[in-house]
Amino acid sequence: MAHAALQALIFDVDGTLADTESVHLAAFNHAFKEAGLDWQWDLALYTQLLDISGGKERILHYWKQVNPDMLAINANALQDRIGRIHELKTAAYENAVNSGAVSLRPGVLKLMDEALQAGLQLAIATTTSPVNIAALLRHAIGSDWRMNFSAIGDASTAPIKKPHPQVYLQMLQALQLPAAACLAFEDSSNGLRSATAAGLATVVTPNSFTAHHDFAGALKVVPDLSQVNLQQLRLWHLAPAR
Ligand code: XBP
Ligand code: MG
Repeated sequence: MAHAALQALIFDVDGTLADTESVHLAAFNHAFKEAGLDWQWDLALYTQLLDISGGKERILHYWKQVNPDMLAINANALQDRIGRIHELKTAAYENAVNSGAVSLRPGVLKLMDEALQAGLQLAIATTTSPVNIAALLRHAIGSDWRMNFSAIGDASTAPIKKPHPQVYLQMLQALQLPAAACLAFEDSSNGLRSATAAGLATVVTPNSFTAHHDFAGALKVVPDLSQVNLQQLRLWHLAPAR
């Protein structure tokens, strides 16, 4: 069977396009203070909590851990409360990104430009909120950042979070391409499992929050994308080492 040519690159956001999680952590702690909660997540705890994809899901998970009685709270009231805390967190995160707290990881912009020049499509498949993506890429690329992406999947389009493949399946549909014609880029085991479950060969670039994750089944695991160009990707894509 002829091997599909590489036609699109699908990028995760947090931890892949940029090292954002320490800024997310600061934003969570800021929101807890604003919300009158005496919670303070430290690096070690947050690294564990990242096993739960999605900020709201992560707050709920933690709340259940520290206060099992909270389960008696009316479900709607609880969701409203968590939604409010997450709004405060998202506002704090957006402010931090707008003031330059985050830059793209090495090699990301160069590889995206090279791919676009070569006529490949780019897409985004993330768990995070649309405003967070816009803040990051507007700051890193400019106000016309959205023009670079044929499709964007995020918390507003894919409520079933990674490791479920929903967001990647949405992107394959939007791109009108088979998984065999695409490569995914991820930083975490939840992300790798999500992309792999959608049939995507996946390049993993771990970071300080995910270095201990299991990346079995990845096409390649590299420190970052600074040494990766399109020719290299095409070679990896031709001969998946899975
Ligand atoms: C990683 C996540 C996100 C962020 C926080 O996203 O799990 O939840 O940690 O963002 P990605 P929100 O799939 O890009 O790696 O608070 O907006 O959920
Ligand atoms: Mg990620």
